[in-house]
Order: sequence, then structure tokens, then C-alpha cells
Amino acid sequence: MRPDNDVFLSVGSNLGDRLENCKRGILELTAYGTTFLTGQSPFYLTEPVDYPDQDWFVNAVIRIRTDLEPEALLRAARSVQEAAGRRRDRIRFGPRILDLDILLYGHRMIHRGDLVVPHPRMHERRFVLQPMCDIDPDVMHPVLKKSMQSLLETLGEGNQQVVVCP
Ligand code: PH2
Ligand code: MG
Ligand code: MG
Repeated sequence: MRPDNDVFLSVGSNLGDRLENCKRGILELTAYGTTFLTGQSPFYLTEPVDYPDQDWFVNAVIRIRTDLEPEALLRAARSVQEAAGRRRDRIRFGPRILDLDILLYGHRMIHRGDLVVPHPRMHERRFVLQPMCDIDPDVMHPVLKKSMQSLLETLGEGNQQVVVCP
């Protein structure tokens, strides 16, 4: 477990008890390998992006330390999603009981099959950047070489509402 290996994941749900699904997902993911939760953002209610015709999501970002390599972490995330009842997505970007996406794995850049890190859309999503900034606005995007804070500022106004869960 190297100290430079802060791993960030996004957590989301827009089906069923969204908040409970997210909380349980976080708890279950940290049961894999030797994994510690080292940071967690507030939970947000977020306007759906990419596929607007669905319910708002509950989203958060977590930071972990883990001895799981990226592939093993991806497998763990998928097991937790399945345990929550998620089946094959019928619609890309559509409704989901639980979504656990690896955003950053230290400074690594990974392109192996369906594992792409940094997450290819994280820099354009307020529901990722706002909670990232809550944990640490100075984290650098290893490809774009910009901080989470500056990426959030680049988004500008407009849609993509995010509001802290009441
Ligand atoms: N996830 C998606 C597609 N759109 N929109 C919001 N607000 N939150 C999400 O987690 C989300 C989304 C695909 O995973
Ligand atoms: Mg996703
Ligand atoms: Mg996903």
C-alpha cells in the first residue's frame, strides 16, 4: 500500500432507496482486500446527465487506500454493484441501482479493456467534480494537469444542478 496511491471513486444511485444504496455500497466495497476509507464527500442530489429522461441521482465521492490493484478493485466494485441488484444496463447512462466508478488511481493512467483511468468523463461532470473538491480541491488530474478546483471552475453555469442531500 503506497502512500501516493489515493484512489477516488464515484458512488451513485437513482433507483430504489438511493441514499441507502450508496451507503451500503461504500461499506461493502471497503470490505474487499485491505481497504480503508480515508475521505468521503457529502451526498448530493444531482440532475441526470447524458441521459436526461430519468430520476435524479444521489452521488458522492469517496477516497480510499487499498492493496487492491486497479483490476481487482474494478472486480470488487462490480461484485458490490451486482450484490445491490444491478443487472446489465439496458440503456447506456440510464437508471442504475448502484454505480461505483474508479475516477483516479493515484497518478496512474490505465487503458486496459474496459478499465480506463482517469475516468474519461470525470472532468466534465459537476456531480463528480463538486464532491471531489469537497474532499480535496488540489488533487491534480494526471492527464489534464489541472486541479479539481480549476476543472470545476471551467464547467461554467448552466444545467447539471447538484444540491446537498437534505
Ligand atoms: N451516471 C451516469 C449517467 N448520468 N448523472 C448523474 N447526475 N449522476 C450519475 O451518477 C450519472 C449520471 C452513468 O453512470
Ligand atoms: Mg457511471
Ligand atoms: Mg459505472
